[in-house]
Amino acid sequence: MINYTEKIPNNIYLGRDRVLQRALEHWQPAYLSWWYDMGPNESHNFEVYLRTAISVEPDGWAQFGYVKMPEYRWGIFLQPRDEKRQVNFGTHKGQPAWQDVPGEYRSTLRRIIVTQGDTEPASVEQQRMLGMSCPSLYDLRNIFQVNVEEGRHLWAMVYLLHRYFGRDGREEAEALLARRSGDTDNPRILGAFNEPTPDWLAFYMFTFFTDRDGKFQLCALAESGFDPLSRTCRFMLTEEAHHMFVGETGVGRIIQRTCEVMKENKVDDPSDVRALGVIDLQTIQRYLNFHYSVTLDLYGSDVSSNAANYFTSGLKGRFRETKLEDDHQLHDALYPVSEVIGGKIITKNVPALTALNERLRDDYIEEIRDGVGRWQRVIDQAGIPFRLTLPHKGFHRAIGNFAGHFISPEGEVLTAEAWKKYEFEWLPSPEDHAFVQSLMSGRVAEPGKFANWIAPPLRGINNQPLNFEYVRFN
Ligand code: BYC
Repeated sequence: MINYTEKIPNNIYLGRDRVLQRALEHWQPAYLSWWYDMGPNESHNFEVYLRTAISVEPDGWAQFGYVKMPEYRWGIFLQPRDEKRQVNFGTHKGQPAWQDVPGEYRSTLRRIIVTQGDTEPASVEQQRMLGMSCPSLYDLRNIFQVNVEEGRHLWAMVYLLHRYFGRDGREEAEALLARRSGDTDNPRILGAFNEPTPDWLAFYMFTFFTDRDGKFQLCALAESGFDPLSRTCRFMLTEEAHHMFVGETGVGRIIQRTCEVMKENKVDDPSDVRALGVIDLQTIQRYLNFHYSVTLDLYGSDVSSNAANYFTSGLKGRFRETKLEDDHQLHDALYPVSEVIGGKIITKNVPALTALNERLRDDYIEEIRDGVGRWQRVIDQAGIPFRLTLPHKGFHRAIGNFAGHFISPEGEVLTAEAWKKYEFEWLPSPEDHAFVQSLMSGRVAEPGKFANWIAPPLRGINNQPLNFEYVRFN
């Protein structure tokens, strides 16, 4: 069970480690000050119907109730230790899982933890204005739930930094509160976390595409031979599922509403669709293209010696590592990777050990494809002849083998000029952003009411009705 009587809720007997407890109690006010500055805008007095974990078991999410967000019980929750757990891959395969940081991997491990930790507050910063234009109380409550849990994911990484990395760890924990999404001088570490999330379509796309990168990266880190990292990631994954649900159903509900309006009014031209106050499917496709391509970059270079080192040292595994049937060392294995040579996309086999980023990206793409297929079904059921497609893997990429090339969504290699000509057929234009913004000028705050551009969800949160007062504004 999680102990909520302490200042910092935890299931790690924090009270027995006075030094750590003091260090974290010192960091806590800095965190809260960051939340007041960079958390959801003007929300500090709202009472929000949030879930709070009471235990780390899969059914430990039983507790729902009204909480003012600055009073949310952020804390440190790890999955229980399995005494028999081993390092399951790399050169240390078969050794007992590490309970302490192996000296030779200290800086590499710290870097992975910092990179993971940096994304969490970044996403809260990216989303901080969206509460001002929510399409319903239900959606407002969901974004706030996502935000407080991203805050807790930051706590998870900060715990590891404080507990296992001494003074460097404390400094990194402070730096996590100092960087800012999109800041020119002190930006967040990874590209996608410096992009704005200007509207709710972008938010749902982000939680569908980018939070799912979170899932796959956390799954790879949950395989780590460094047991405390594995245990903390396992619990974070239970929180992540809801975020992807918000994204998938959010985009699905926007598509559903657009299709309803198109059918009722027998229109299919995008400008006629827009005139009826819903988002045309073409714009939805452009948003999809943007968020998908920017998120693919988050997996890093296709061929990466960093990734090979992480694996060989036992720090970061593959997706579902222990379920894979091979040597878990990748001595002779090969993996296909694409690159652009002489104006053509060529696929060739490289040592699988160096292609681990690409492999994780491919695992991710498979799951994305299924989700996009479910959105397509909404369109098909409405009888509208429109196909949502995933662009080619090389489209609009800034990291890896495709960076610096101009690839169309269909996978043709183009010149910069040719690509530029079509840019805003493929990616959201300033006009698209302005149109989507124009639909979201204010907050829909009456219980049970939904903005015109989105369908209501099938059911409420925790079996509450749709007209439940999910947020009280006070
Ligand atoms: N932007 O060998 P390379 C989440 C850098 S999301 C900017 O290609 P590597 C969440 C790289 O750092 C999950 N820079 O890559 C979602 C390196 O820099 P140095 C977050 C980039 O190291 C929603 C250089 O390029 N977790 O949780 O194999 C809401 C060459 O490196 C980018 C993790 O990412 C980029 N996109 O792999 C909230 C897990 N990509 O060394 C939360 C931890 C690469 O030259 N991170 N670079 O200075 C990692 O495992 C690895 O750092 C990466 C990159 C997979 C990200």
